[in-house]
Amino acid sequence: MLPILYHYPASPFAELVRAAFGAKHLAWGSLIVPNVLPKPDQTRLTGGYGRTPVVQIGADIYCDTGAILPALESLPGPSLYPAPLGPLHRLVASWANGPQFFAHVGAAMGGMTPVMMGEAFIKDRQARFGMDLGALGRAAPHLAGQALVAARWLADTLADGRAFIGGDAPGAGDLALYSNIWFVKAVPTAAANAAAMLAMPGMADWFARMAAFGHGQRREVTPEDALAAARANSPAPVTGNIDAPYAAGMQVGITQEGTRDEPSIGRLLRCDSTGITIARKVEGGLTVHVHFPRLGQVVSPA
Ligand SMILES: N[C@@H](CCC(=O)N[C@@H](CS)C(=O)NCC(=O)O)C(=O)O
Repeated sequence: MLPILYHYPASPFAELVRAAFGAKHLAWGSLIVPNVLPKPDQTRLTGGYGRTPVVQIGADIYCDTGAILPALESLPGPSLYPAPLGPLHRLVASWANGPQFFAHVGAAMGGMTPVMMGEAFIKDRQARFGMDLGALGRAAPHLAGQALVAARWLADTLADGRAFIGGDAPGAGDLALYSNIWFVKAVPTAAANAAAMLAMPGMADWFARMAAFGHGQRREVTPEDALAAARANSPAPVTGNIDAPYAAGMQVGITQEGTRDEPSIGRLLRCDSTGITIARKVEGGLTVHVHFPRLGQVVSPA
């Protein structure tokens, strides 16, 4: 079944998934969504989740790279959690995509002007994430310094000649570190920050090795194709538990720490340390399962 990625070109988290498709040599469907709300083609399936990226596999919808990468793991191709690090790739990715992501936002966007960002983008990020452009600009040198620590630790890791953080094979941790630097490198006004990261020993070669995986085989799909794929399939059986105080079947809303986006509301099927799954009824009697990681998600009765 063709995975469908809801994304837009400039999104670093989407680049992480595009690179994961490349590392796994996968074919995938590309559905471009706006970089600001509303995103009706996406939220009609997710409920409220408006962040990027989202991956749809049939009638299963995966929100957040923390749920997307484990879902891609069951598709053909090399593992995204190769030995010897195995699940430790998640630890690295969660640091890179968590506190370090904000440092890279500062390193990438701290020097951008309001005109470069555009009014719609600024308004969206202010309303949803409380972004304050003036404060970001003032914090930019500090944040760039924080981001350089990640580059330094990565360079130190590569110093023994290994190709990737765990050895010969790339994994989720490499992808997360890569997408952060990709983000900084993509912004012309952040060229000096990207250059400082890539000037560290071994970094330019590692970055080139990651970029060489490409994006797999991409083909554009329409929102109608995506809806048809959801209709043509049943959601995969759900495994996992429901931790107290939550109960199977209860109506819940899922939101993300640090955003004011609408909750994704549905019937709870799984809520444990492996992740969260809700069942949602979509137009025309279609039922989809929407999956989230557990980390960073807030579950509330709805
Ligand atoms: N924890 C999420 C973070 C995703 C995220 O922050 N994505 C950014 C874009 S790279 C976003 O959603 N921005 C708002 C938007 O695209 O509407 C993940 O790992 O997927």
